[in-house]
Amino acid sequence: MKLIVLIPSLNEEASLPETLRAIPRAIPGVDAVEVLVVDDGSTDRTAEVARAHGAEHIVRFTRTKGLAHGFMAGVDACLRLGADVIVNTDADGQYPGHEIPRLLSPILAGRADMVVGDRGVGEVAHFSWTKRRLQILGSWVVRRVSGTSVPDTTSGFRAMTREAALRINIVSEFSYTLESLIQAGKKRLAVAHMPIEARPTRPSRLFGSTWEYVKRSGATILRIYAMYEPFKVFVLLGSALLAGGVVLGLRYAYFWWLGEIRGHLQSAILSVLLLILGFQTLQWGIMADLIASNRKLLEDLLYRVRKRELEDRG
Ligand SMILES: Nc1nc2c(ncn2[C@@H]2O[C@H](COP(=O)(O)OP(=O)(O)O)[C@@H](O)[C@H]2O)c(=O)[nH]1
Ligand SMILES: [Mg+2]
Repeated sequence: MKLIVLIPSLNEEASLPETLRAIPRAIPGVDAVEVLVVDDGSTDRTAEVARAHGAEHIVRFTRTKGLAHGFMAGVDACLRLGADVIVNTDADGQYPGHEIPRLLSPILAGRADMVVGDRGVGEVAHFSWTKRRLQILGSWVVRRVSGTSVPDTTSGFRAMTREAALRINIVSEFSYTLESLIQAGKKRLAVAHMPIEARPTRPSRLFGSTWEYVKRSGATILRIYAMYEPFKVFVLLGSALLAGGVVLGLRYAYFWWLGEIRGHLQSAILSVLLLILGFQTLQWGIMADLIASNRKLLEDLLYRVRKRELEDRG
C-alpha cells in the first residue's frame, strides 16, 4: 500500500518546511509514504523549498491555474506514480501531519473510499461567529445535495483511495472541496469523516471576503447539483412557474365568470407568460436530463480509460 500526500501550493515557501516536516514517514498499514507538491506557478521559491525539505515529487505549472486545476493535476500525478491512497492537505499547516494516520484509518479498515477530516466547524475558536454559522449552513446544504453525512464539507484534509480518485472529475474552476464531495455522494462512494485537530492559520488566500466565499460556494453548489440532478432542478423551477400561471389564470377565469374582466387583463397576460415559461423550463429539464445521461457515459468512459492507462504502466 503506497500513500502519496498531495499538497497544492501557491507561494508557500514560508510554510512548506514546517508542513513537510510534520508529515509522518512511517504509518502502520502503509508500506511507503511519499509527498507530492503542486506548485501552481508560484513566484517565490516554493518548488525549491519543497524539494529541499523532502518532497519526492513536484508538479510545477508555469503560470497560476487555480486550486481546482492544481488538485486535479496532483491527483493525476499521484495515480501515475502508483498511489493506492492519496491524502490531500494544505500547505499552510492548518491540518497537522500527525493526524494523517487517523484520517487514513477508515480506508485502511476497508470501510471508506473517501475520508474528510472534520475540524468541528461549529466550534473552531479561530473562526469568526459569521464564518462558523456560514460553515454550518453551507455544510448542511452540501450534505443534503450530496447525500453524505460529512460535517465539515470545505475541509481540505482528505484521504481517498485510487478507486475514488479515478471516479472524481472536477470541472469547476475554483475549488474542488464541494464538487468532489457532491460527486462522491452521487457516485455512491463510501464517504466517511474523522474528527481532527485543526490549527489556527493565516487568513485564507482563497477567499478575499466572507461575501465572496458565500457567493462562490453557493454558485458551485447550485451548478454541481444541477449537473447531477437537472431534472429535479428544472421540474421544481418549471412547476413553480406553471403553478403561478395556473393560479393567476383561475383568478382571471373567476372574474370573467362574474363578468368583471375590466382591469384584470394584466394578470391574464402574466398568467399566459408564466405558463409558457413554466412549460419551457420543463422542456429544459428534459434536455438537461438527456445531456446528463451522456455525461454519465462519458465519465464511465473516462474512468475506464484512466484505469487502463494505469494498468498499461504496470
Ligand atoms: N494550486 C493552488 N493552490 C492554492 C491557490 N490558492 C491557495 N492555494 C493552496 O490551497 C491551500 C489552502 O489555501 P488557504 O489560503 O489556506 O485557504 P483556506 O483553505 O481557505 O484556508 C494552501 O495549500 C494554498 O497554498 C491557488 O490559486 N492555486
Ligand atoms: Mg488555510
